[in-house]
Amino acid sequence: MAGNNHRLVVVSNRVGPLSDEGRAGGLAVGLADALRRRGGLWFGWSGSISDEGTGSEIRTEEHGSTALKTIDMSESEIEGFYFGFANRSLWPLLHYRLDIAAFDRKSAQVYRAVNRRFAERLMPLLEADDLVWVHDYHFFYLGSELRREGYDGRLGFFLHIPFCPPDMMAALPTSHDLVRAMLDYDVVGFQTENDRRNFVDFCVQELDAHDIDGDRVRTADGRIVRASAFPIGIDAEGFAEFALSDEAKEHEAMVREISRGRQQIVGVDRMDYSKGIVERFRGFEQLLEDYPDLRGQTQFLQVAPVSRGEVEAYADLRVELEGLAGNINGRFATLDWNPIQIMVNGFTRRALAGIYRAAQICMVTPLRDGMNLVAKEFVAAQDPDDPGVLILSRFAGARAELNEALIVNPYSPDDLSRALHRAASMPLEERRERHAAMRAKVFANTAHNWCETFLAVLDAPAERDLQPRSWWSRLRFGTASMW
Ligand code: GDG
Repeated sequence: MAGNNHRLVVVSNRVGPLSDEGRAGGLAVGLADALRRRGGLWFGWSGSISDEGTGSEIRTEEHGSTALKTIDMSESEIEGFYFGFANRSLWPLLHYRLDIAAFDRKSAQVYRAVNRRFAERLMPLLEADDLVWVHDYHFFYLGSELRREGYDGRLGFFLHIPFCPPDMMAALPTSHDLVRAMLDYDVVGFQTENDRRNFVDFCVQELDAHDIDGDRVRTADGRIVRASAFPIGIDAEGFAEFALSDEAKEHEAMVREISRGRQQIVGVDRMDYSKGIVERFRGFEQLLEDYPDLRGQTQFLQVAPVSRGEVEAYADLRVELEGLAGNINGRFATLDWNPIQIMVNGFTRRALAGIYRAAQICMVTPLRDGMNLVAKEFVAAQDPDDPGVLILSRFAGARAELNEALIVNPYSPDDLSRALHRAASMPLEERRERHAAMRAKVFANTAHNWCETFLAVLDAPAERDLQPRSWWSRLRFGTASMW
């Protein structure tokens, strides 16, 4: 492949793991794989808080031809950058939750300063022909800060979460600055066409850019930026193997023993309001109301490891979910049956694969999600001869690929209840057909392919090199006499 000799430099908030001890998710697997093959550098936060913060010494871990390099953050940097702007402003906004997004100038400033600090610390580690690939909503400004530092090499950005419609984005007080900074990357990647379109619409409506051919944007000052959808995948083979491991089998057997022949429904999500867990519980309650014959015949296990507990909306969610599960159990439980079980402690990935495999139904019903890897993991973990049914939100990025799932509106308890009922009685033949179609896609668009597709585009000769900035600038500003 062209350009395989360029060193890959990945930047993301958390780095690693490079070796898969059953902990890595889709993102880490895809990137670790590319880093191992090309050699390179993975730069990010160490996970530690220190007084020196982003000024701390760089920590290095070498793994063959790949180095993990990390710096700390200070208490105030973490508060303003991570809990503040990233998770109180950007996360809700980009997930269409303007109602709970909080904007304050201080954390916006800290976010930007942390992006600058990361760029300053990374700059001396870069070489001219590196491929620099920046990840996610923590680092919108990192590319433009690297440009400011004088970096002129290839810069790519991938947004793992949705990009909201332009009118909503415009509510962010610094939206113009932030999206303009995205245009300093050569390639900007999104999970779906929908996200890409929202981004391009913002650039056109708010920043006087032009949509050239559906895949590129010409900025007001004449630069060409590639903006495309690159849907992320999982390591499907690896996950299917996990599902057959001893640890998985142990967990599969445990779940089957507890369910004692009842239909087992599972949900697996970081505990996050975007995942629609509250609405899912309501849908399950509706099922028990609508179909009394299913009482005692079905049960629901929700795995929801706690995340970002320091942000109020997340702490409130835990209280709400535990209360709701308690109410439903209180309302319907019998001596030998508890309808809902919620587990806030995580499992290893092998154990998780076994839990998926023991389930007859998996509910992936986010209110909004960039992709949702759980949907793909569930498909990969199933026994193709007797697969479970996937219920998938129309608002998950994964819906664009997995349309053989039962597609639901997660806001409608009636819709969820109907889908659950249909899943519970779906004939084997239909389950197999739907699963085979989804499995083929999950095994075709893997984490590895996602990574290589993005890097091939980032590696291609840049439009900005073919049509230098000055050409467009002269045209735009009407100085044709200079030709
Ligand atoms: C962001 C975007 C996009 C869950 N519980 C346990 C556990 N998990 C793992 C799942 C899955 C991962 O966490 C969650 O991935 P998702 O894709 O569902 O969601 P986010 O964390 O919000 O990820 C998302 C993704 O980035 C990638 O681009 O798809 O849309 O929001 O892999 O299995 N893992 C373990 N124990 C658990 O209890 N080990």
